[in-house]
Amino acid sequence: MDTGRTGSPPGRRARGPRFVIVGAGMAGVLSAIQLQQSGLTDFTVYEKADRLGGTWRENTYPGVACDVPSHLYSYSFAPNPDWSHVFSPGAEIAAYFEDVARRYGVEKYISYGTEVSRLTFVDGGWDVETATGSRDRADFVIAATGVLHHPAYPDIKGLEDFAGTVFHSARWDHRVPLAGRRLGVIGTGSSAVQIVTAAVETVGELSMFQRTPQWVLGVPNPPIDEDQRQLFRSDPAAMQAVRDELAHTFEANFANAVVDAESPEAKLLEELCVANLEENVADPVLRAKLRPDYRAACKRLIVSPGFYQAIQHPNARLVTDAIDRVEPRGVRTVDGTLHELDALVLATGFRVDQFMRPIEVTGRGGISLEQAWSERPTAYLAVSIPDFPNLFMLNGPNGPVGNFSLIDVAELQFAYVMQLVDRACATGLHLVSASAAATERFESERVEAAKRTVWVTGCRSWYLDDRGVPAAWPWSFDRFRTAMARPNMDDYDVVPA
Ligand code: N01
Repeated sequence: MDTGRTGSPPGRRARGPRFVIVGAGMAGVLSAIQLQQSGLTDFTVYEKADRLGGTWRENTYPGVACDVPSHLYSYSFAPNPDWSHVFSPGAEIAAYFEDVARRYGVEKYISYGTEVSRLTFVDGGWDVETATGSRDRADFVIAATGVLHHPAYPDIKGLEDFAGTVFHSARWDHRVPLAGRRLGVIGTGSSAVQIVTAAVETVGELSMFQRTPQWVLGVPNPPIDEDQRQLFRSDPAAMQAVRDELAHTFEANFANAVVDAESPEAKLLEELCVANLEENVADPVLRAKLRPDYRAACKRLIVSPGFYQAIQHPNARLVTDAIDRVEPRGVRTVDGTLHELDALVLATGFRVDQFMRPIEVTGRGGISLEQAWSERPTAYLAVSIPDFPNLFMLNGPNGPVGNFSLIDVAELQFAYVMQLVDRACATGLHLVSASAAATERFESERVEAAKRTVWVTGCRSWYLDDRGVPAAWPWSFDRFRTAMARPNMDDYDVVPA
């Protein structure tokens, strides 16, 4: 069998390979477009929801935006001259993905409302079962299931007793009116900061419950005016130059800062965050409460030009006493104060160790994904798991997450995966999966490199696994790009199907 991409005579091919893509978010839509453009049109994208867009479909809270600039957070092949802001709002990003899917004609491949429940490797291929009872069979599975996807709910006493409305930031209840109401927000991550900044003027009173203060980088977010957009429409090279410049800034500055805690870039980030706090928070008591005691970018850095103004708004209160419990009328803190609320938002983050789970995945020899990941999720170069042949992940465990544009990451990973697919299809169907030895070697090098990152300089964050080791890619983006350029087939087990 031949993918049609390797130049083998078409006569040899009984049929093209069949792909199943799980998830129609950014990476699933990307996969669909790239497969179609390669002439590999025998595929289905299974999407559990009734719309595509992943993160941008699910996060609809006030103020939602991406902290990667829009001209960088776009597919390389589908630049958008019409971005409204440097960091455009979430709804615009969701509309962008829908528009690209429509323009590239891949919506017809998406099976909406169809959650994949089971993937079983049997007889050289993957049996696919869905929650609706339908079945499929694939030569290749691409798991494009996202990272920040499964809400983490806090274990706080009495949450279920709250008489108002309580919901997670990624499950925003738009029926709840905000105007004039008393809103509580638990958390100080990117979601909480965006919500507080966007909602403070609308609500009657806003209480932000802070367990840990955050460093905030005050990058401005100006609108992109019509003249500029017109230039981008008429001169794509000018738009590309903006993207290249942003990519360079991101990779050279931010990426180096996080993977080398002692780098000049890390120190510069720190200075910028300290200056932002010093210059923009007038009250020394509030300033002290907002000042973290760990290094900037140890937790995922908050990018917000408006948060410090918002938290000083007369409607806002920063609550730093720990939460004791939730009661019908509000949140009681350990100092005995009852903070009365009409609605409570749990901006408490995500379970980042799930990846394609809860899908029940069974690989070669009956090994389950739960067994393979019994200690923690790992994958060779974030893409392949030993004994799960021809199943590849985009934005899987240990990849560059949190410090780069995930679109760039997924594009590089997809191109790498297609080289594995070509190899698998070169002479009849073969089964390709990372070898156990290569995966172990990658894992031990990764854990060693993680010791130099800023993520281990003394804070709690979603980057860290249960051992306190960052689960993310601990090297530069250049190293990732090089790793993705060409698979080293010595690191893979390749056997006939
Ligand atoms: O979640 P988080 P997030 N009691 O995990 C607190 C991306 N993102 O949804 O720091 C009290 O960062 C917790 O406290 P602590 C981005 O990658 C991007 O905000 O653990 N508090 C923390 O303050 C981001 O990093 C964008 O002490 C509790 C907060 O909840 C990632 O998503 C926008 C608690 C969780 O913060 C996740 O961000 C939004 C408890 N029991 C998200 N449990 C942009 O692009 C948890 N907390 C801008």
